[in-house]
Amino acid sequence: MPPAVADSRILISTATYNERENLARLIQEFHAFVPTADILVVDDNSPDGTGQLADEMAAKDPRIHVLHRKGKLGLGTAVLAAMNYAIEHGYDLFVNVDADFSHHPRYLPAILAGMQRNDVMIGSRYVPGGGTLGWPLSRKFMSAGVNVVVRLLMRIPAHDTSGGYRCYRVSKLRETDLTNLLSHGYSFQEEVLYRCHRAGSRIGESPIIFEDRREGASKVNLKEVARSMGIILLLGFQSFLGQDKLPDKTVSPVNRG
Ligand SMILES: Nc1nc2c(ncn2[C@@H]2O[C@H](COP(=O)(O)OP(=O)(O)O)[C@@H](O)[C@H]2O)c(=O)[nH]1
Ligand SMILES: [Mg+2]
Repeated sequence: MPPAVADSRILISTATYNERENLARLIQEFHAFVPTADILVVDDNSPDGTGQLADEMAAKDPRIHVLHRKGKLGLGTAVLAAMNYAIEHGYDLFVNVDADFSHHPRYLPAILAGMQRNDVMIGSRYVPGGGTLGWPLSRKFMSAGVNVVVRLLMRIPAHDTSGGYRCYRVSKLRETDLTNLLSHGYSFQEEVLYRCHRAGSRIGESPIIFEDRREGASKVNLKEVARSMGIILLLGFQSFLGQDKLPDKTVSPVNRG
């Protein structure tokens, strides 16, 4: 790990809903790749007892923390809660990782290394060396389509604007307006990245192979997809027409890492 990153206080957060089969191994792998990191599990009262398992692990390891929410409130708000936790607890770097190993912890060192030059690092499926494994063609098309729309309308200088595997500089998150987000679910990723970009964050990408989950089931459903597409189109056209009312601190267009 480069010194600038090794000295940082790092919070790795994972949102969980029924991820009991994955959680213990996941946290072990986080610590195998980034031993100094604290871990935050944001659990929405998973019926399978993921939250309870997280509590048991936290009782044995002071690096592990758990945020319990009353019920399934959506991935977006779970990540937002974790971001606020990172801000309130004085972390330097905040990483979000899905709990189902689609975001493999092996990519953490490269993503963190990119933070030397960037304020947001994306674990990216759409740069050379990146990709998806195990997704049906329909899901691939949907993801590619969303990314084209976002790039054209929101002009975010990144290739993977919908993936959730990201590291953020917490001091930059403090300067980013994270209030009144429209998204609670999947479009959260695009909306937050857009706001980070407008707040002047330098965005970099590091390749990941996204592997579809092996354990448990996806929580994505048609209603959520339709809602997210609607929000992306609304935000995209607002941005395209210059009507988003966000302060624009964008400096240099692209700074990849
Ligand atoms: N806390 C919380 N986590 C969620 C919620 N929905 C999804 N997740 C978690 O978010 C991550 C991505 O969800 P997943 O179902 O794998 O979506 P997919 O990879 O897009 O099919 C996983 O770690 C889920 O457990 C939610 O409502 N609350
Ligand atoms: Mg998944």
